[in-house]
Amino acid sequence: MNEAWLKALPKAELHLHLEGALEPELMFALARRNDIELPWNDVDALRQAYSFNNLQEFLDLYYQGANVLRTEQDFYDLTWAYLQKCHEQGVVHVEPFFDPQTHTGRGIPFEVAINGISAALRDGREDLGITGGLILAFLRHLSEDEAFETLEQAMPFRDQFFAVGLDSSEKGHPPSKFERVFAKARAEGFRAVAHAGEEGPADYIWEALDLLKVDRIDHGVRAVEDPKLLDRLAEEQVPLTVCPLSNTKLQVFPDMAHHNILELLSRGLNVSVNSDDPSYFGGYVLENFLALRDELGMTEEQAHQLAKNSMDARLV
Ligand code: ES4
Ligand code: ZN
Repeated sequence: MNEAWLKALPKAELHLHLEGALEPELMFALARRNDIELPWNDVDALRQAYSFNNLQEFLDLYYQGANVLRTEQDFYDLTWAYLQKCHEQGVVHVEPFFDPQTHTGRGIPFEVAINGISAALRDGREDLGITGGLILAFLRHLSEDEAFETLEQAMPFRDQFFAVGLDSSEKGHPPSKFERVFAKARAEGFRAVAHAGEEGPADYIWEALDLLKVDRIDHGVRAVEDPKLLDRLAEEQVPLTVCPLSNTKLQVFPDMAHHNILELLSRGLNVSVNSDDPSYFGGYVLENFLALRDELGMTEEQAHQLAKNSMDARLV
């Protein structure tokens, strides 16, 4: 199967952190525009720093990079650049995460970020035909009280979000820590998703399902360690938004040849292909498909099913 065939498959991206789509070139351009000093001399030096042993090493850089985002225009430019990539790659529907606390925590008002992002999503819909909606993600290394506060701040922009999510450092921050704030969000009509089983154990996937009552699991690859859980995920067709390049860059798997996405697919689970933080992990959705083809022997039939799964797992 060639690249053009993969591009032409209609695909949805269901696991993308907008802040992770910040390309080094844009980071430097925004630093210049906002008169911010970066600790790297140039784009090449920054790219050199993209070598991670685990999730936390990546997150430290990701939060540092997000510091260049200051104005509505910055958030617009970031989101618009991502949508143009989607358009080039045949991604026709997007459900990105936005982490408000990454910005409010350093004094950027909620409305500055959301106004810029929403304007770009609207233009993406009108000019590029890309459908979708935004997920409000809570940072799990912070407290549940802070998540409640973030949900409160989002209420004036209630119609800009269709779901809540849970991301950042997984180990030591189980879904149970956020049971009450997810219940409140669901009572307000939000759908729910959560990162679980990326670095954390299969137990966290059970908790996300039973305590947070999520509609999808983000990552979920450690479900293979628990046969009962695999049965349930297949039986209930709970979507897993898998991110192959992310998992190899963060050493969840030693290399792509050891990734389990095709095994999960063959067991009848709804797994899809997503980029997570494309600027940091070496590619967007299409590059993830190409890596599966080249390094895992993905067939045309499997690629077709993975793309279909992404469209079937849309929540808006
Ligand atoms: C993330 Cl790869 C990953 N995992 C958890 N939280 C995140 N936030 C941004 N990227
Ligand atoms: Zn993620």
